[in-house]
Amino acid sequence: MSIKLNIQPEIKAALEQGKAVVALESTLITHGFPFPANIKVARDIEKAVRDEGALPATIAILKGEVTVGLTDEQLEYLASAKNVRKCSRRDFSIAIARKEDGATTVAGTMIVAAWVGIPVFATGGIGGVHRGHPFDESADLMELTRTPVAVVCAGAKAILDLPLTLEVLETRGVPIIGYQTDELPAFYSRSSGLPIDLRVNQPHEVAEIIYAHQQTELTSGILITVPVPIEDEWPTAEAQLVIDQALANAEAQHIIGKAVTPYLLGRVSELSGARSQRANISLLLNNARVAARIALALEKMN
Ligand code: PSU
Ligand code: MN
Repeated sequence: MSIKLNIQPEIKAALEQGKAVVALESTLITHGFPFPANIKVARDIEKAVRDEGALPATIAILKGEVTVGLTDEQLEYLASAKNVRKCSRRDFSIAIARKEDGATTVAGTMIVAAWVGIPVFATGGIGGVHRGHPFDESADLMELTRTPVAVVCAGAKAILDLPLTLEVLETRGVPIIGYQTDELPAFYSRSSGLPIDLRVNQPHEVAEIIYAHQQTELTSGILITVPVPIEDEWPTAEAQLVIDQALANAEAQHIIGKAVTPYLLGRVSELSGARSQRANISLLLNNARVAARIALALEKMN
């Protein structure tokens, strides 16, 4: 690969020394939360990683340059910029050639993390199969089949069809680990009733699985699913009523393609009086902490 990657010096040094680094995505900043709440969320996630002793590497495309590790000014710029392209696999070449600003999705962030050798990535919830639209499948699921990065998340977003999403991940060969849980978390709430492949309770157990995965040279990613902290959980029954309403609104307004997920998250937040945001922020910070502990355990093994 011969495009120029802009890696922040502190992160470059850490990667060369095999130190713990956690990749972070940027679509949740530009499309997941409104300004200016998004800046605070982005900073707090980075701080959560640092407080655990690892280095955060937020990934984005700035004026066509793939950037690993944003300065605080760059973070603020991205959070308030207009017309940021939501970048999944298919968007990279366009954003780079056109010197655009781009926010990387889970898929986009996995791609860059693999390029620079960051094995652990923290986010909120991955994309998946949309309800009532089984052919609308997030590019995140495809990326999880082809890019070996461990994604720490609270499962797939609750606006999705979780049983179908799980089926697709199974078919595509993506191991699903439950971190201190026996079932797949449902993003805003802790349980979905759906099974996972293995429950683990400690960061080093996850690190051992990531290490084994690296040895096998299997190409798939790994999902590490972590339930939202209990005190901020938005109970499933309550959340589903709001999600159903938001889904009906999206249908009525003919929202399609990459606009669907940002629309639904925004609408759920409006309808819930920010109840959903509380859970979303809480799970993001928690996932960042867990990812940092896993990255540190991996650093010890290497
Ligand atoms: N997690 C959050 N908020 C978000 C996202 C994840 O808490 O906004 C983003 C991720 O970047 C994910 C994207 O990749 O939503 C999914 O979009 P789509 O369904 O269009 O693939
Ligand atoms: Mn889609």
